Amino acid sequence: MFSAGYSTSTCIKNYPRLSIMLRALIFDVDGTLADTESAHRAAFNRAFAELGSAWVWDHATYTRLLDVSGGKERILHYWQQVQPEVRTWPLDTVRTEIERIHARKTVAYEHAVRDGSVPLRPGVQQLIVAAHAAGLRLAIATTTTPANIAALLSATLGPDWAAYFAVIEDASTAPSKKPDPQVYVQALQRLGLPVSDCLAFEDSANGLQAARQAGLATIITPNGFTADHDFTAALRILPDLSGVSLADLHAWHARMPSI
Ligand code: XBP
Ligand code: MG
Repeated sequence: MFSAGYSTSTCIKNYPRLSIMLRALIFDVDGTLADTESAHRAAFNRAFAELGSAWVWDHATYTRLLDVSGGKERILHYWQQVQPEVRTWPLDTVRTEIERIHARKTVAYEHAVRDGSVPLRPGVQQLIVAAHAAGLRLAIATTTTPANIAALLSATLGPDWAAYFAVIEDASTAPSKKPDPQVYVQALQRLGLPVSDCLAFEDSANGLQAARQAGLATIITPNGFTADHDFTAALRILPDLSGVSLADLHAWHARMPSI
């Protein structure tokens, strides 16, 4: 659906140990910074109802659909499942309708999170503030939209939330969605650091695969939607980031396997 348009040949498959410096943290958003997927699911269902569709995504359906990253891609995948003939329709017609549904969904999601009703997961704010104060560079690598990132983080980190992040890669800059590594490859290119000096934080198998494909050591904090995913390739799997200090991250990073 999208051309790669970037080289992944520079991605190193193992956890490279080219230096002993931890200099950047790269965070996924949905499911990692905050448990947002229930709010996303409610926003999809609100959009369907407002547009007169009979579609309703219950928890079990949405858990399965989360295997498809990207809200627009998820709508197309579901539509093709419930109405296979849509595959024969003109692509522009389908895309226009998906854009219409997704725009309505994004408004519903922003409305749902902008009052702070979806908090950051335990330990996230403390780690972001401490890492930023210690001079580590922070980045975001997500498949969601800039509007969703801003709505969530302005409500939780405050109006100046963007000041914490040196790099933000999202659906608007990286159209190839996870597990494609594009969002992480581009974040690394913009950080301008060796991949060995960075750690990624993810919540899902798609996200872990994307980060690993970009050569990143990855810390996983699963959630209710991803608890049964395969996280074998993770550097560490934690229930959440509560109590995780910069010293912990430096220690885990220092013990990463050498090349
Ligand atoms: C998770 C996703 C997103 C959200 C919905 O993103 O796959 O698609 O589920 O947001 P992340 P959109 O990479 O942060 O885990 O509808 O804006 O796609
Ligand atoms: Mg995620």
